[in-house]
Amino acid sequence: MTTATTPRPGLAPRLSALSKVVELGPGRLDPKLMSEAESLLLRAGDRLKLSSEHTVVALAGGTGSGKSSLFNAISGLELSPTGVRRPTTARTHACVWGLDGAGALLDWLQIQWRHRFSRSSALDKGESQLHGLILLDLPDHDSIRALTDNEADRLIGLADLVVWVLDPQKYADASTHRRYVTELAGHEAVTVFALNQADKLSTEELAELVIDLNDLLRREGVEHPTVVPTSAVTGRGVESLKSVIAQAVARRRAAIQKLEADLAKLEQRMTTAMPVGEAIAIPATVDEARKMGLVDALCDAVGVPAVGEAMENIYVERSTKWVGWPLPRWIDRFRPDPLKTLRLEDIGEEIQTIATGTVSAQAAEVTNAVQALADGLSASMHPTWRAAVHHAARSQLAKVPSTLTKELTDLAPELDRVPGWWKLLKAWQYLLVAAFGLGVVWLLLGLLAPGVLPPSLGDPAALPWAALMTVSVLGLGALSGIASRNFVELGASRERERLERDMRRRVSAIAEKMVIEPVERELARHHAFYTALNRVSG
Ligand SMILES: Nc1nc2c(ncn2[C@@H]2O[C@H](COP(=O)(O)OP(=O)(O)OP(=O)(O)O)[C@@H](O)[C@H]2O)c(=O)[nH]1
Ligand SMILES: [Mg+2]
Repeated sequence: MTTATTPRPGLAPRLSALSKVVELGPGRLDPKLMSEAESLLLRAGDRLKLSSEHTVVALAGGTGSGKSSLFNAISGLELSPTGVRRPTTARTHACVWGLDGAGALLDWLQIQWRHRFSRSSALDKGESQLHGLILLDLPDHDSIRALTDNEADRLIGLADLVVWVLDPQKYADASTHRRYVTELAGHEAVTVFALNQADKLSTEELAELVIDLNDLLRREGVEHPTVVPTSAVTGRGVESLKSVIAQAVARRRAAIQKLEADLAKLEQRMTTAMPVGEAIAIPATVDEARKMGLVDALCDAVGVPAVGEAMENIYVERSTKWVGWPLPRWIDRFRPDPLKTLRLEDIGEEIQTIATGTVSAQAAEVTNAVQALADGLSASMHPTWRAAVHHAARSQLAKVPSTLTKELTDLAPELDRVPGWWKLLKAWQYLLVAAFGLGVVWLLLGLLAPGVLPPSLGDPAALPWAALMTVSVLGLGALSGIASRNFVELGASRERERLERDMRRRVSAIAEKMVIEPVERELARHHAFYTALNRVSG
């Protein structure tokens, strides 16, 4: 077998591409072009997607009628064994006349490799009119029925021409006629009848039989039956049958040419309506920069910076309880505490209020951000695709603000967390307060009742040291207060960053799911559509 398995570029891949265009085209491609493409595909049928260069002719009929003998007589070679033992042919045999590329089709027909033959040399002997013919020698139709339920229908339905081989004894065989011929009524253009074993009959008998068969077929509903008397033994009628087959090959070639011309015209109109040009280069995904832009805009709209700032302020406020120099704080205790108005347990609610308020106030901003993304992506697209990208981008827009609010409300900032260093600092400050208190007591006693103190401390010369210690403790307290302020600020901005990062991550996930994903689906469809359209051009 010399047929190659790689399909040649031709009508078949272009038709496959056209069916992809039709699959992706609804709502995008002009409905008139869509329906023309659909009807062209229907006309071409499934078979053409496998191979357009071949004409499949099947020899079908009852066992012993002489299918294999005729197959051999037509091909001029002993390719398919014939015999008296019934049935002889168990699996379909195929012979290809001079064309590579039938592999995919023969694979699809499930014809085994050892049953595939090539007849390329015959073309040199004046058989060029059979160029592209695939002749199938089918098993007896009852045997094929037994193989798989739909194999016979598949093979017969796929053939461009069915040659029913009948033998004189059983030409009126009910199974052939009732089961198949009546089903084929109306399709006589693709069915011919070979009245085989004609050599067994006299000229008169044959003429009578031909008339009888014609009548019978008409009664079965075949309006213009083509009956060819043949004899595989003497070769009589084989040339006539060959020329009927050659006509089918020519007819098919003409049909293919017509189909090709129609496809070329349709393809031109499609590409005029939707030029492939740069459209095919538009990416099928959203680039990182645009994604970032959308997330930034959504974060602004839901007030991520405002929430972050609130978090930062709260952190600073809370820290004063722990790290400030206690003395002024004790004095402050008698004044209203700002923390009371910013109750920490309710901070989740605070954040929710900020988020909800901002989102509803800025729904327009969310819309604008989504609109800007769609505009940027579809700027150079055909108007229908541009509209489709916008539609995809906005498909869930109405739900975006509420989803953002819900998602951000679920985010629970750790507002009651007390960093370890706050506790240490508090202890240190109390130590300093104690030292300050001791210093004051020492000073007072040294001035007023030096006798109470141990001699070394009560000595007037030691009093300046006591004063120095007290003042130093105060200074140290103030200094550590200043230093801790700096640390608090650092911690506050870190907390803010962490919260903003968390919120941003959630905003980004929502943007991805509700905006980017639908848009990318449309972009992928756009890309696949133009890729297919480009392939239709061949
Ligand atoms: N006299 C005569 N005998 C024929 C003719 N065609 C086939 N035969 C004989 O009829 C018998 C059956 O032929 P096959 O070609 O094997 O028949 P088939 O239709 O392929 O049968 P299955 O493979 O069993 O379906 C063989 O012995 C052939 O030699 C013919 O035109 N004239
Ligand atoms: Mg056979």
